[in-house]
Amino acid sequence: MKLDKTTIDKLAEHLEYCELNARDTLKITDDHPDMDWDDAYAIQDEIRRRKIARGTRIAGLKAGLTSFAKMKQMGVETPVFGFVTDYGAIPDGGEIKMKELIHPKVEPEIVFVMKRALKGPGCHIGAVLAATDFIMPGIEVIDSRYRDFKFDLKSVIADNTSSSRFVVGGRIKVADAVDMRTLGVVLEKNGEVVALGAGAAVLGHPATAIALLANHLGARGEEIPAGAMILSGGITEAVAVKSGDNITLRVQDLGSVSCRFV
Ligand code: 0L1
Ligand code: MG
Repeated sequence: MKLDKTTIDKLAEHLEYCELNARDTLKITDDHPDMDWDDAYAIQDEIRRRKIARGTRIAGLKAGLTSFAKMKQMGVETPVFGFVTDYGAIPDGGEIKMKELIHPKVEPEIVFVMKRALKGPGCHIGAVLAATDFIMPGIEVIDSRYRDFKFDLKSVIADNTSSSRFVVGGRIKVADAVDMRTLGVVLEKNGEVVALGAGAAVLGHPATAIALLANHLGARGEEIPAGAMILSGGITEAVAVKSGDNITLRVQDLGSVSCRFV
């Protein structure tokens, strides 16, 4: 690690302030060009610690930058991982207040709920599918705290991978009832199709993102706990939204979820 604890705490406080007050900021690596991956996750961990200390519940985990297109765009080879909160959970069909956010975008995702804990290293798709209770559709709302979404990977990890709001629902299915690779998704904005794709866009199979998360946590002596909900990553590019927009995600065999930005 390159940053001392005081700097990590200061950066966590700053990024969380930006999140809670809908303020943008410049990427933190501008002032800390030497920070490493451990520093980045340590800042995210401190944001998580601050929230839990105030009574926030961690509602689930997430993998980000999991689609081949987005990884290529960012010039990276591994996804990033973060968490979602109880106050980020929006009921299906619910409203999301623009004034609480900076410049939100939506991503269509397959959401896993685990029946058993999963611990890496060595976790693979088979272990993930065996440990999955069910899957369901989810809309992730990302909202980078960095001005104009201009960031690098370490800054994004520190900023809890742009985590903001999420909507889950639709129809649940046990993991072996569907072929997640060929699962079609259609994202609509105000009734028009704005993005579409299939599950294989996420690392060949969305369960791969969960395996990588288990291996990432395993390297830190942690695990995915039984019962965890995990957003496996955007299947298409993220779509920008504004006040008044209605978003609907339709997933083959899994129904639909929607939300409205007000
Ligand atoms: O969930 C995601 O894929 C977002 C990862 C962070 C990068 C971004 O804000 O686009
Ligand atoms: Mg996402």
